[in-house]
Amino acid sequence: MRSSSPLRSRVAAVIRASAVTVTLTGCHGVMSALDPASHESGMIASITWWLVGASAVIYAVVCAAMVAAISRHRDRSASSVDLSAPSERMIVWYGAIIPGVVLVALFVLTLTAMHRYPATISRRAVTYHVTAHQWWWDVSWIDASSGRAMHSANEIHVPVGAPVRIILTTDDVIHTFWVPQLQGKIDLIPGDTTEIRFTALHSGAYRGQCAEFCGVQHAHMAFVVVAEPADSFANWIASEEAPAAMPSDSARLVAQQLVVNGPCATCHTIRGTSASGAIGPDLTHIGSRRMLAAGELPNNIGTMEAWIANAQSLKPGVAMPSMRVFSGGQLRAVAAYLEGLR
Ligand SMILES: [Cu+2]
Repeated sequence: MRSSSPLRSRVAAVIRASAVTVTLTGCHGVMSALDPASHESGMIASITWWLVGASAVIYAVVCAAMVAAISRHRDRSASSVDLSAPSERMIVWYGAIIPGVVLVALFVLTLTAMHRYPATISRRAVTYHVTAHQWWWDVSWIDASSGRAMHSANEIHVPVGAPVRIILTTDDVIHTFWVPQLQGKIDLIPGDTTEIRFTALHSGAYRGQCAEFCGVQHAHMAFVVVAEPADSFANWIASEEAPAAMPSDSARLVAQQLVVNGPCATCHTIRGTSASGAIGPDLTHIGSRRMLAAGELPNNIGTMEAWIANAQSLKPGVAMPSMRVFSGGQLRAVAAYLEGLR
């Protein structure tokens, strides 16, 4: 029997280590609200940890009380359980007063965090308008003072250290805008506008996701928020607000004509050309985006070809049809042209 003790303790250690690893793995990563990268998500993470800590203490106290009660009464008969005055006082303390104090403390903590949330809109705030569609995100930026504007999809760039304001609405059903590392969730309501604010603290690409079931491709309605230094952000805005560059070679010029004179222009805009469709995402700088089809695919010529030809296979039900009108050569040329729109 003695020889099994070291083995038992080793097994227990492995189980403990595994449990801790599994538990903490969920605290980091691109979709973890406990890996904050903004002032606001930091407050949310702080409240969460206080809640977890308070819950753990309460759980421990309840377990200890239960063990104590079982130990005290294990040798007595059920009829000997005493419900006299001291036990009633214990019920009042453990069942009402202590939980009440804990809840009030957490309420004050939450109110304090809410009070620190910026009540006024900073004049420096970079303001975006985002409209949700089944299943992608329309992104536009307008600078009220200069009148400068850009229009994009599924990707939002923000300057590190500056307040950002995002005004949200939806074109169809209820969606939820959620970038766990930057802010909590907020709904996009048909016929109404909501807004969310945050200040990113670190450079990085933060994944966002629709967090309200909005149809069959809800899980494939992602986006990315890229936080970068102010000069990189200014360069991005400048390149995004510019019209599409004219193709520099004849092959891409032919491909451009296939796009602007073909079915693509029915739904998509490419500024600087005659393509002015308003149903699908603006493609003016699609080549510069990290992902295609709202996070469905990495963005490169191969995936662009696949998306154009097989959108309904890759994302069934999406408004983008599978475009079988192009020959193989035309498809490659169109994909290369679109990838060149940076
Ligand atoms: Cu959704």
